[in-house]
Amino acid sequence: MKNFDPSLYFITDSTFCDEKEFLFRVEEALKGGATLLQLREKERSTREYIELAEKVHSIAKQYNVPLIIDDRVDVALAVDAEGVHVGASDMPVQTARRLMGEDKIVGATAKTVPWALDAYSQGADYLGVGAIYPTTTKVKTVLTSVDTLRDICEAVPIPANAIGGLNKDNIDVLEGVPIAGICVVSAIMKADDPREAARELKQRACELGLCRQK
Ligand code: TZP
Ligand code: MG
Repeated sequence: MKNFDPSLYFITDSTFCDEKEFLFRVEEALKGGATLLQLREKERSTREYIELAEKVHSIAKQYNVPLIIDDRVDVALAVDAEGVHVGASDMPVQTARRLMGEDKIVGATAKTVPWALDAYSQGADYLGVGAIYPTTTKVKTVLTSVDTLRDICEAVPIPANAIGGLNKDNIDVLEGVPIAGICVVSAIMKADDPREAARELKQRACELGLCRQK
């Protein structure tokens, strides 16, 4: 199993602020304790995605946090990111794995046990499972129950993270579920103080036994 810490997986959304503010918020999240970072861009051209990924990667490296690129293997390879995340309508996991190589992180979305087993058998290193709660982030998704999340965690030997509408006041619902961590967008990205938001989330997740104790 690859050595990465998915306990506080911060996924970005750059659509509501300018680039300076965006990069500031990303760095603040890392200062607050985010352990894994995903750049998630849906509207940018390939050139723009790569340019932003280079900037984000140089920040992430300063904090030793792996950068995962959403959807786009070409962008991940172009900036030598640590990994890629693929969903149902993206490149198949096994293709992403073949292109990225064995050493890179390949993550996949899974909403059911069969889907999780399939992603695992194709070479996924971790799973994102959700949405656990309704989300305000722009995404095509359906809700996944906590019972299904638990079933997925128990069915596969790779880390599975919960995602969707999670914040420090509602992650208690995950207590006792053998997840590897939580994925959040808005709870950090749109917080008044992203560093403090990341710190509080991490603390709460650790109190609930949801994150690696360091
Ligand atoms: N996949 C399922 S829910 C979601 C994604 C990308 C968005 C999560 O965003 P937020 O703001 O943490 O609810
Ligand atoms: Mg996708």
